[in-house]
Amino acid sequence: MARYWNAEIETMDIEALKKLQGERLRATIERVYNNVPYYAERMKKAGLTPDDIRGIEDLKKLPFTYKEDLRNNYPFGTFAVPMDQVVRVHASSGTTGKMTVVGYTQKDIDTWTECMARSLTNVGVTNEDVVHVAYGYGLFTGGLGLHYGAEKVGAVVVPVSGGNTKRQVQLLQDFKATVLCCTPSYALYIADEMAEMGVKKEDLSLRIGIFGAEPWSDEMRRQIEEKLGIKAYDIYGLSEIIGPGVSMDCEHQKGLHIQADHFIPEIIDPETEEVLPEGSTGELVFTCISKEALPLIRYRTRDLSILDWQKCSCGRTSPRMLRVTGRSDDMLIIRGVNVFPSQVESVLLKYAEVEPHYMIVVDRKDNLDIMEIQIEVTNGLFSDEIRKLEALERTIRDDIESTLGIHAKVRLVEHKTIQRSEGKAKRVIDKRQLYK
Ligand code: DLL
Repeated sequence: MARYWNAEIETMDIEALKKLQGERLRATIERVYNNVPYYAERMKKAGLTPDDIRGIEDLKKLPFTYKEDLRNNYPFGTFAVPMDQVVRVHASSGTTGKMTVVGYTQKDIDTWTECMARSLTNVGVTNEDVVHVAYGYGLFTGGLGLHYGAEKVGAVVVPVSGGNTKRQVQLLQDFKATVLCCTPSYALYIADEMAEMGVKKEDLSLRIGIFGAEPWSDEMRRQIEEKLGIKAYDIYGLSEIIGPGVSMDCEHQKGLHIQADHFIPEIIDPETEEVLPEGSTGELVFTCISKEALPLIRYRTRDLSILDWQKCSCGRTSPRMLRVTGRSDDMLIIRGVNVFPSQVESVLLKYAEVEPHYMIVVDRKDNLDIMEIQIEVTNGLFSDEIRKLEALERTIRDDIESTLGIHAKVRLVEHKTIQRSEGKAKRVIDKRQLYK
């Protein structure tokens, strides 16, 4: 039997949920119109007043919010409450420009904690668990988000933060952690380190992993589950909306349940900005309907996913989003073909000889884009015959070509050549951007 943290909300009749969303949306619009000059201006420009928003059916009338808007109002210009009501800030740095700063009132922290407690309960975390939090603590929302949620469900929290991987392994062993929280790439790094230290999965007490903050594939899920002897669950979130816990897998691993009484999801076409019907792949857009300090309206996440409103076998009625397959701005265009790093990953991880560590290097020669995929092979493979390695390179190259429709150079590299990450992994080096 599935366990719920908040059964009333999580199994709520869908029509009642939509009504609740509508009421909260109306109240939020009223508040931002009156308190955030930036939103009032946007709405006036679109010819809207709060009276035009009566329920969720009017959501699509509202203008979108972009990351750029937060940067332009750096640091606190989009906050909807005076600073004496703000109790916490977090920030995330993108690849370019200023940090994106987000704020929380005490009620926002409580909402976030509730979302995290529900998420952890989705996958069976209880007060019997020892939760090892290896997400970074600090301006990044990962560490503290998981921390508050795990404390709320009554688990023992081990706030290790990232880094010092040998010590992580030691602590996992000594404190008998049952739940590991970190990025999926760091989970693999920990598994590597264990192998090097001679620690076997049976030496640990882990049963669950809660992995997110970066895209990963089902193939990677299988590898992590195998290497660590656990069930690996996907958790999604972004600082602008609240942090981790916007959505999370349940035990069925069939999509991530969105906390839709707090965040209304939409899927849009990233080019035309049109709302797409259920089941279409597109960009996720969220509207915060209970936040006080930073209630973003129709925030363009750039994350690509699919929404599913069917009731899940776990009994939850909340809409689910399928695993994020990439970002609309992570898409590489190589000789006119759209390529997502996740598609490359799905091909690579089919091969047992290959490790889940790779780097896509894109360059331009004689006005032609070229893509090289550097892939680590399993330990010891390099001592094999060169012919075998060449054959593997060819097989992967052909597979990439037939799956993605583009030619890529495949270069197998020795174990531990590709730099490991303790947080979000870097998978692409696009040298073309250097020439712009
Ligand atoms: O990464 C929050 C988080 C922390 C989520 C810990 C899960 C676990 P930001 O640093 O603001 O917040 O980055 C948000 O990371 O827009 C996605 O592109 C990506 N992302 C987050 N979770 C997932 C996931 C945190 N499960 C950005 N799958 C988002 C794919 C993810 N991408």
